[in-house]
Amino acid sequence: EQLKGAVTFEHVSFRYPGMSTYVLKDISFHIRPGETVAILGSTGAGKSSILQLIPRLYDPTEGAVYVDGMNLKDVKMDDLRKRIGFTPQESILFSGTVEENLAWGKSDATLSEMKAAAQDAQIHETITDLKDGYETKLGQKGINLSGGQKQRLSVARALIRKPNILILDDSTSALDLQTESKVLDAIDKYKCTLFIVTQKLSTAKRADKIMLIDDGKIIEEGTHDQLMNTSTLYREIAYS
Ligand code: DCP
Repeated sequence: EQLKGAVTFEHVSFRYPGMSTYVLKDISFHIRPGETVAILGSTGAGKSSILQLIPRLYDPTEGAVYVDGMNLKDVKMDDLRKRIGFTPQESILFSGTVEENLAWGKSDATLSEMKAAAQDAQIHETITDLKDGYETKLGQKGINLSGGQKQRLSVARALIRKPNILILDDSTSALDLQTESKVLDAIDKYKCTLFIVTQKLSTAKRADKIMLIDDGKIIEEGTHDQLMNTSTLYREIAYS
């Protein structure tokens, strides 16, 4: 039962454990395998909350999430972990070598797999320029990377697993337009379903579907061209 990457939300409402207010309110959508979804919305709208439900960091309070028609609750955690690449908003790197950080979660990754993923994430050259290349230590007793470098390293780490579903939660925000576009071109080759939180119009433009999120709801959805025609709000974002 190989996952292909279709993702369905069916009437999903969600509140964080112990909280009384719903941060997601009756969210439904269907994404086909291989589609790119750009998620836009102001801070606190619920973008990360939606995405966290896909790798089951949380379960919906009401409704259900399906991957390839299977309720996530019936999918083995191990299968999910192998098939879903998730880069959280704050890249999580630990004190260890670049190589160790890249292989985190996939300890059998070979150096050539790491290099290929790093090339796709546009971080390979930065790594080879470091004192000890892939063996350079990061963190407290090692070298500090810039925000954009950390983001690219996290993307590389996610790509190593060749995920069917890749979730980039604002993980390209520190990249310039050109670098982001190179990363996205490389991700296209993986043919995975891609969810990307972004503020960049250039990224929204290339998406098969854009979702505008506000106050825990999808308030608009469509392609860039469709939304330019139908959505005043989207046009405001596009021209801002
Ligand atoms: N929230 C919460 N507990 C958490 C995380 C979030 O109560 N552990 C709340 C804060 C917001 C709402 O949930 O009111 C939605 O938060 P999200 O992080 O999902 O919102 P965004 O991802 O859209 O915001 P940002 O762009 O700032 O990341």
